[in-house]
Amino acid sequence: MLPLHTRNTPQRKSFHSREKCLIALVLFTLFLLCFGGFFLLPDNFNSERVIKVYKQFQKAGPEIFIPAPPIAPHGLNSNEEDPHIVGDRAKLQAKIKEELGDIFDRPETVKHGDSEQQQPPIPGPPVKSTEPQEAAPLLFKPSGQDPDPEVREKREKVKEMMIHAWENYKLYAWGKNELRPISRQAHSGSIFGAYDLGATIVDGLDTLYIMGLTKEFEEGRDWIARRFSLDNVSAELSVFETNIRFVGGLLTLYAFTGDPMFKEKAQHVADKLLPAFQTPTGIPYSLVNVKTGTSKNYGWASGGSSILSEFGTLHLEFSYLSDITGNPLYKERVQNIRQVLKELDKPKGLYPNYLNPKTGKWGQQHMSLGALGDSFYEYLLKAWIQSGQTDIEARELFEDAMVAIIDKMIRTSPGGLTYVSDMKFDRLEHKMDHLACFAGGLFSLGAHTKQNENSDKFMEIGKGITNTCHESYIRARTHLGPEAFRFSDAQASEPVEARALKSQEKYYILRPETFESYFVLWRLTHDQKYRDWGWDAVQALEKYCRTDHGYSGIRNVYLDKPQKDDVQQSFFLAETLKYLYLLFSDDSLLPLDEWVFNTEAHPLPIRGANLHYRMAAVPSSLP
Ligand code: DMJ
Repeated sequence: MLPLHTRNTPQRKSFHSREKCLIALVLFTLFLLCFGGFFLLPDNFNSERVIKVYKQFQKAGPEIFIPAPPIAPHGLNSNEEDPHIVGDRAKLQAKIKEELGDIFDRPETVKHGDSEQQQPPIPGPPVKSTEPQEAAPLLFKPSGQDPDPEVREKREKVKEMMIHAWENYKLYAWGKNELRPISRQAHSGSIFGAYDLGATIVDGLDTLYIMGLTKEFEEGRDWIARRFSLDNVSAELSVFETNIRFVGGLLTLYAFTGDPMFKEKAQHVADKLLPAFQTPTGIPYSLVNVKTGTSKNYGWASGGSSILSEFGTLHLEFSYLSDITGNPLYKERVQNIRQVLKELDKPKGLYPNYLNPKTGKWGQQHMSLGALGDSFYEYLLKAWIQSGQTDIEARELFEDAMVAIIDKMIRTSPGGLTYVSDMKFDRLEHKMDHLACFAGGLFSLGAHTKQNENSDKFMEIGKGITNTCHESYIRARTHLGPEAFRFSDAQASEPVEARALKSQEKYYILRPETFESYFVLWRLTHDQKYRDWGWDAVQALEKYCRTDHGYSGIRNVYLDKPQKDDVQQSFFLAETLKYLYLLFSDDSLLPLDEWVFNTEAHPLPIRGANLHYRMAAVPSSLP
């Protein structure tokens, strides 16, 4: 029923058009007031952030109304702001930051200049000074600029080489393992299998960090955080290569930044390698399928043997991993390898390159400080250094092994060059691998770190081997050293000294070992010749290995126009360029009494001597 006063009044069916307009305007305004905010706010402001901002405004109270810059009061020129206003703004900004985190921070961009001042500190997880060390990571700050401008320029040149190698990898092979700089595509296959493991990223990232290449470092870090995993990889990987490049690289990144992501990834990779240790002796196999855990040795390796330089080059990474995770398992695995080796008879005090993981017996009696043996000896010395010189057993094993090698395998050529030959069943093969050129640095470091009856000899040999490797470089047309070089005895009709003879010995694949020895000897002696030799090598790399799209190995170091092999090895970024960069840095960058380099040039902190060691709050039970 209708109200009385309307009963006799005729009903109006519609509004006048002016009334209609007025109503529409009112409705539209109401709609705008209610829903306009949703359309006007930026896309990335989710409702939680909107609420946070709203709450912040509530809290800020009257401070939110910051006055506009005033007309300059007395005593201030027109460019200066009233300190009270500046103070208010700072206070407000600090409050907003505290509430919202760093959502207002803009990412920094980096210019590639030559001064350290231009390098912003490498970003990492937020540091809060009130928290304990494990939770408040101390960032490693790369420095090391030499006072001499000429040296600084050389260091900048090496940095530019790194940028060239990295940018082209990024452009043509990002996320793949390595770059083919001439064909401008990914280099797959070889030791990493066909999977995209980003080997160049993981291997090269600490070099970018050391060089202060912040933007590039962040790109790599981001890729590792989001993409790097072995979970769905059904490939057989080399336990040794995966350890030295991936576990080693990630551990260094953790030591530098304290970013737990790197530690977790390192542990993830190491865990995938563990099935390889399930052998009757605990000596690991060479290859492991990281999906199934099935492990095996190379068919060519002396009756199913494991290889000395492979199972003997796990100690630094696995020990350190135990210390930063608090899980003793990794250290137990490598301690067991040590124990097996310690108990075995060594023919003439030497370690053969092959050991059967099932029987625990040596395979063929081949000994070498080059391929198949090399980094086993390196890790004996470095395990002792890494432990803060407490792992006495490692030092003793090192001394004994090197004394036997000096006696049985090191010789001097008729021309006076010191070299280390291979030994096969009691016979010396007067050939030295490029790989063995790291031994110049190794002997010298051994001498420098402990004074005893061997130290003078060790230093003399260290210098001698480094000199020989340099000779192998400068006797080549390209001034780059061959993969292996030979020596003949005085009676030979055509005497040979530090020179490759076979075609498969004449290539240079961007290897680092000679530069590693230049770097170590430079640090220990400050003899200018090591920097000069390094600079000569930089020029040779630029002339013969640089291409428009990265760096390539060459097939014959003795030719004026050598063919390129079209591979930019990941160790070129991890090792070769890092050692050259360090050679032209001053001693404050990665001092040798605080850092020890793994065999892939990834620096690991020395226990008790380096705050970046980052020992887990609950230490592993092993010392
Ligand atoms: C690197 O992967 C390591 O230095 C390893 O110990 C030997 N070979 C290469 C570089 O030549």
